[in-house]
Amino acid sequence: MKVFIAGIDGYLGWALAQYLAARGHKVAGNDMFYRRQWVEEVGSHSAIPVYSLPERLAAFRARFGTDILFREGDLLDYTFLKSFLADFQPDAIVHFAEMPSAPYSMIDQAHAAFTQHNNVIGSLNVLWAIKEACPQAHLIKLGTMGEYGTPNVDIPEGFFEVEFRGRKDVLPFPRQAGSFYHWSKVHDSNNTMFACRIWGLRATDIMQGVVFGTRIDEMGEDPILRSRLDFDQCFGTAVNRFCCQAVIGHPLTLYGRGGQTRGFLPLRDSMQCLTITIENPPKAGEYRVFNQFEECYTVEELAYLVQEVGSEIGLNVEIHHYDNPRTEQDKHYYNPDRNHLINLGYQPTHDVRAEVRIMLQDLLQHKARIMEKEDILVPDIRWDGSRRRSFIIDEQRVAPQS
Ligand code: USQ
Repeated sequence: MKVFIAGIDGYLGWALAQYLAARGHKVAGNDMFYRRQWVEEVGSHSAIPVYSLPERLAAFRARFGTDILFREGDLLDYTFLKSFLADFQPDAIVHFAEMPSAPYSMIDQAHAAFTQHNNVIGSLNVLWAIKEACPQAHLIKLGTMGEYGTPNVDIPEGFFEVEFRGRKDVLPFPRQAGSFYHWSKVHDSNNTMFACRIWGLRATDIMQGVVFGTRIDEMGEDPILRSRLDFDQCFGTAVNRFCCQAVIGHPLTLYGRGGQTRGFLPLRDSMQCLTITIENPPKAGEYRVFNQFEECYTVEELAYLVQEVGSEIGLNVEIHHYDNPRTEQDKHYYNPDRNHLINLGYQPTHDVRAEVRIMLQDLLQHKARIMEKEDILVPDIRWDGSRRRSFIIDEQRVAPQS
């Protein structure tokens, strides 16, 4: 199939290009290299070195024997986007080209406005460009499990049956996002659902959990083919941060009590799920929602897992509880469905311990790069709009006995 990846230079985009090429798909994509700039703006860099795009494209050609059709450009530039899609005529469009960080969107008014403008208008442009340039293409829109928030009831996949005053309907499940970033994804979902209804577009809205991992097998041993791995407070996700902290002997930064429960998945599972989705498109006019995660864990469980695996390879890992810079519940009910992908053949990794071991071993090679940025590991972006560094509220060395 011909697959267009918007945001092909990012953590997921670069990995997906390789996963698809290894399976014989033809890949094109765009990027503006914003992710590289944002991470620099917040004072950090990727733990795994990121090579220039020309170097990446050459290494890709050497490994997979095929080229990526790449053009530098922004989804906010509608003329650029429409003509690229018109030229390539993709079967599927995977949309990763958004600002993905909750804390970054909460810094101040300018960052909140930038996030929503970039994400919502960029996605709206994708919908219009598909309608005008390739209306049969399948849009795979990266949403987030965070759109649902943490309701005190089970979370279905997008829709649920409601009975109200004696009448029944199947309606979108309520969204209760927890940051201006997560709300931007809710707005995207609404626009995507609407475009499918009025124009007959076909789309899968992926409610993805928190991704972690340093590699997929398709990357082989070539360092140029590795994806980036961020560990700063904005672009580093929980497990990626914990692993980077573990290899330099920094205490793991557990926010609050650590009972926040989320769906998590290794990078390799994310690639498997996205490819299954691409290869099984919906019918014209269908808008479907897939919840995409391997399993639900509390952040505390994952911190202890990193501590245990770290000690198996000789690392002395401490875990500290910091006062939570975010406004979120740190103890709550959480039970989302994830049946659609399983029904289409998704086989979850299950061996999260093995994945964390690979991560720690990969990251130990880049210990010096992580140590260079040690001073930015403790968060200071707060949901009330202030900037105050989190302080330690509890120190713990080992897991409590259950
Ligand atoms: N957390 C810690 N310590 C840290 C970092 C995070 O305890 O050092 C906690 C947070 O308070 C939060 C949980 O871990 O409760 C997850 O935080 P995260 O930064 O790993 O993930 P999040 O902000 O939710 O966002 C990430 C991606 C985002 C994606 C989302 C999926 O950055 O693009 O949409 O995961 S989900 O969480 O399911 O909404």
